[in-house]
Amino acid sequence: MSATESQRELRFVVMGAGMAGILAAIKLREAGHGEVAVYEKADRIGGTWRENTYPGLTCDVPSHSYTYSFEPNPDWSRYLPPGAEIQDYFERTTRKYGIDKLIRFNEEIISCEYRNGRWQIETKSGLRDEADVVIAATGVLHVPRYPDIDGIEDFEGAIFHTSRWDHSVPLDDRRIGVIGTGSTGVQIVSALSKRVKKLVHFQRTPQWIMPVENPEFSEEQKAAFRNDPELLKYMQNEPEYLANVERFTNAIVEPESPAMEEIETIVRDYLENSIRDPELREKLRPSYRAACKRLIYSPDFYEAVQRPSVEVELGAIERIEAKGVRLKDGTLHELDVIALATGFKADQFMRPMNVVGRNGVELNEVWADTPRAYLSISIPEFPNLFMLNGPNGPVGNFSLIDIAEHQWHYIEQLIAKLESGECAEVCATQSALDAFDKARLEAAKKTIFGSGCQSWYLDANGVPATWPWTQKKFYEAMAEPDFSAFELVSLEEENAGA
Ligand code: NA7
Repeated sequence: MSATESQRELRFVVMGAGMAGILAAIKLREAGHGEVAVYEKADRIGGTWRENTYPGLTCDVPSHSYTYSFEPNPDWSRYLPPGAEIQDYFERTTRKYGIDKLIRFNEEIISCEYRNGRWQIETKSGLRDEADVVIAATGVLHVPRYPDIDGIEDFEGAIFHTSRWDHSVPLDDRRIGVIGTGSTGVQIVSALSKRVKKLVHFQRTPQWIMPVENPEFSEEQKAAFRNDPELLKYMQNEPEYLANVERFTNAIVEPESPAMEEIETIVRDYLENSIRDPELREKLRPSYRAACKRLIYSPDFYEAVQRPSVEVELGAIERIEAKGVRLKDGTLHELDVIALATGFKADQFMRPMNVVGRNGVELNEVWADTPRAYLSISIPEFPNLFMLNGPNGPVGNFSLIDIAEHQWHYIEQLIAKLESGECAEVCATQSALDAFDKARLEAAKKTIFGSGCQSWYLDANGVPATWPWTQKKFYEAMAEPDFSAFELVSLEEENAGA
């Protein structure tokens, strides 16, 4: 980059080398920033797709939509991408853009403090670094939630959380218990039902299932994608899929709309028409509205639960014992392996890292009630720290890559203010966050997520924490910052305050 007189050379630290951290690093390099370091707690990139390797792992967003816009992939094997292929895609992309050279692996940031106009970073190993700008790309679902079931340590077989899958444990022809009915539990049951002797699916709460087909792409199709960039671009922005996402996100914010009624009809009909045994059908029928919890897309779950090897168990769990799972009614399910598909603590973001902003303000205190951020990107008193897929952003049945790219477009414009020397610090004002949050909470209560069910979308107060407006409104919000919502501190002011 040829810096002009007033331009500052900024040093960036990116937290995390998952989908969003890699995106940030690529974009920073592309913009000519030479000083970029990425810190990754693990020994490989990939975030969610590194941590999760369970049988059946699949993304429920179509492959070609689950790609960076600038890095299409003609080689996806199926309509919905298997987890291992996604991991491979991110690894390839990281190497192609030379980002692997910027990553410090096995370096978990434990502390990030703003002092004298710079972020002071410290990792678990004792490594220290400094940055003008921090990009927090630490992911949403990275802290496993272990169930509060007594006796877990008494189990004589293998027991693990699904994001810590132990591949040394044999599964074929054995007795497996899966606790949890989110996307993870559903995918595992579908994948294992044919392989195991017995599979007990413990469903505290049944889920609505949205049918989806998951065909393979033929070699001819892949060749066509490879040879025709226009076709590949079309696949990435497939009009029918984009229209579905728009219809879906509009329905979320208008639970009484015909679009939501249509979703409810599809999932109800799918249940009615797929499950032959009336008793099992009633067991699988949720008592809350479709899409209240994150909607589960599955091509084969209903088929799987009707296999003789599978038992759906709705009885409440009393405890885990040496031989298996004991229910409150006294029944013991004897098992060899238990997979805890019990989800993640979705309110952690950068934490447990110690993040301290201007004037000693601690993130843990600011977020004691619930995590909040202006437009999901910036927190008052935490200057020059920007989040990708932070709190209150859109999450749902659509591509988080697309969300992160739009957020990056916005963050870039904040960085430009710092780079040009126009200001030395930029962060949202408290009043901007308060106004955003007031409107957000108001809207959140009206969404389908707030219509009466338990899910990881809800904050500690039971209010949906996700973006409560339409996708269109998100795109509009990300187009350009309203700088009146930001406090821009000049270099002189910063020096005077230091
Ligand atoms: P989810 O969607 O949070 O699902 C967790 C499941 O675990 C859910 O069915 C819970 O039942 C169940 N659960 C949690 N604690 C317990 C206890 N103590 N006993 C019995 N059952 C329990 O997690 P996933 O990993 O499936 O998916 C997370 C996201 O990853 C997914 O939405 C995609 O975005 C990718 P509950 O419904 O609370 O009664």
